[in-house]
Amino acid sequence: MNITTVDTTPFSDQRPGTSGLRKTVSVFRTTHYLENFVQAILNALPPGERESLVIGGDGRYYNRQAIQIIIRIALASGCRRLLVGQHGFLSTPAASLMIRKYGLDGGIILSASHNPGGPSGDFGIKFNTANGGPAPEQVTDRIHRIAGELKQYRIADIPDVSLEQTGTREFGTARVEVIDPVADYADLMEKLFDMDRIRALFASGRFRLVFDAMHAITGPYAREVLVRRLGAPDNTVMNGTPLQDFGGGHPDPNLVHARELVALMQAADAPDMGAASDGDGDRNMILGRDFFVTPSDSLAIMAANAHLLPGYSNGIAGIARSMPTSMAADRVARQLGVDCYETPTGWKFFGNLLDAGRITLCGEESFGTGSDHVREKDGLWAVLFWLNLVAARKQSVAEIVLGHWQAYGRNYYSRHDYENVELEKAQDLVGRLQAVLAGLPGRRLAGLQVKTADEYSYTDPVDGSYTEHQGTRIIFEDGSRIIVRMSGTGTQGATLRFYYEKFEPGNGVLENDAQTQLAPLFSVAQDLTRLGEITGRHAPDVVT
Ligand code: G16
Repeated sequence: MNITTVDTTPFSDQRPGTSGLRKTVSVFRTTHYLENFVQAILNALPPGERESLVIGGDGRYYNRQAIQIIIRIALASGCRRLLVGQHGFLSTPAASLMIRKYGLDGGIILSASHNPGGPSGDFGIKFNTANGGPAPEQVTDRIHRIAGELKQYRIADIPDVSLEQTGTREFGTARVEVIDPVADYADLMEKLFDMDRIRALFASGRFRLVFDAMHAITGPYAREVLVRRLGAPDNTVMNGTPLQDFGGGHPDPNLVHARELVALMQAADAPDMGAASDGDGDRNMILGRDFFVTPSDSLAIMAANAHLLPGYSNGIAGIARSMPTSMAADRVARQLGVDCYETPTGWKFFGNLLDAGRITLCGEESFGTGSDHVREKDGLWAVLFWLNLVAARKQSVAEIVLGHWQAYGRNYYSRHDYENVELEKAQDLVGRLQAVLAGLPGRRLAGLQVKTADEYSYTDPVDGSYTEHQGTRIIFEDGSRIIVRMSGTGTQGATLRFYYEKFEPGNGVLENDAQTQLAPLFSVAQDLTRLGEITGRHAPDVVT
């Protein structure tokens, strides 16, 4: 195997965000751009800890070309075992599983998650470490530093490795194994859930599920698990063929982007349950008939009911949620007598807690829930969890949620996104908000008394690492919260996220519309941040 050393110039913008490096396809296709970043990842790993990797992605445009480049650079850097998903496919949770199951040093996952794909869409690279989880900040900071100084990369001179069939190719002492991306994952799901019970639910003919794979990676996984192993009818999976541009759609499972599914679930003859996953298969949305389960409620309900499922029948060790996620899970944790941790946005912050056995379940408002079965959030897992709940409780999705609110109270919740805001304006808004924080405690706003107002920072309870500037919080005496932060996953300008939450006890008004219930908080946030004046925006682009 010939290896060529190529002279290059560093790129200063190769800083991984909330979830890896995300840029437009055209940026990734800039000469040496991808090569540099992959070399920086490998250089950031100590020799001896970069010998075996899994590689795969969500099937988006440029996936296959990128995989060939990564194989060449990994082999040139001394990797001896590369596992590559057939057709270049691997969902993010399946990649996490492969790393853990086969004891690999890490994985390179090619995805820009829910961002649109295609030649003018987005591309991305995430690096996961040996625990199967997203690289922690110390590692991503190292990658960024190395990328900013890189002068050379090494690349092996080998032909393209065919990804069409499973099988092994040898290059000197190194092996490239093209593997089935689905089978191991489907086997693990069988161990966690009561497959017989779910099978009986489908066989009864009285229950209908529609799963929207949004032309992204979960199509093949959903067909294998839901249709082949659980006996659901073929038409259960819609948009099940992964396409390079996701069929022109935006593979983000929320009420705005999963329009087709939402319309189905609102029709007179709606199925009993609807669900969707995103580009790389780690997000999920759960719907009942004309009923939306917020991701925050979903986490709380999973925690309250986990003991009903085989994989969690011994109870859960604890729960974690990202700071902007509603505090519904905290109430369940208190009832169960387990800890509930609050972490910054980003799945990487759950890794230490999971590895230390402090938590079993974790979740985020951004349509992510997961457990200690892998080190990523897991879309199809969440759907199976809910299917198992419906089968075990013999209740509809809406009945389960309403029963939960009656028992624990309801945390009314909504997130408003303002996308593609000019960066300077977004920074100005956040800066001005921070400047008034100190004067807020004790003030009454919209009839609510401010308790605390601060910028969120986090000290990891396991390794003591410290992370700051993780969002601005205004917390009221009754537990209501307004949170403002800038997204770390967008690729155009800045995305401002406003999160709103208000608690209503179990004997209160439980079935009101969240937007109506939260409206007084919207006005408070708009006044405090001078949103309209600074950004010219008067309505959010996406409401979830
Ligand atoms: C990623 C991260 C999540 C995070 C989400 C939104 O999800 O893995 O932990 O909550 O982005 O982050 P932000 O608010 O900074 O845009 P995904 O599914 O895009 O990988």
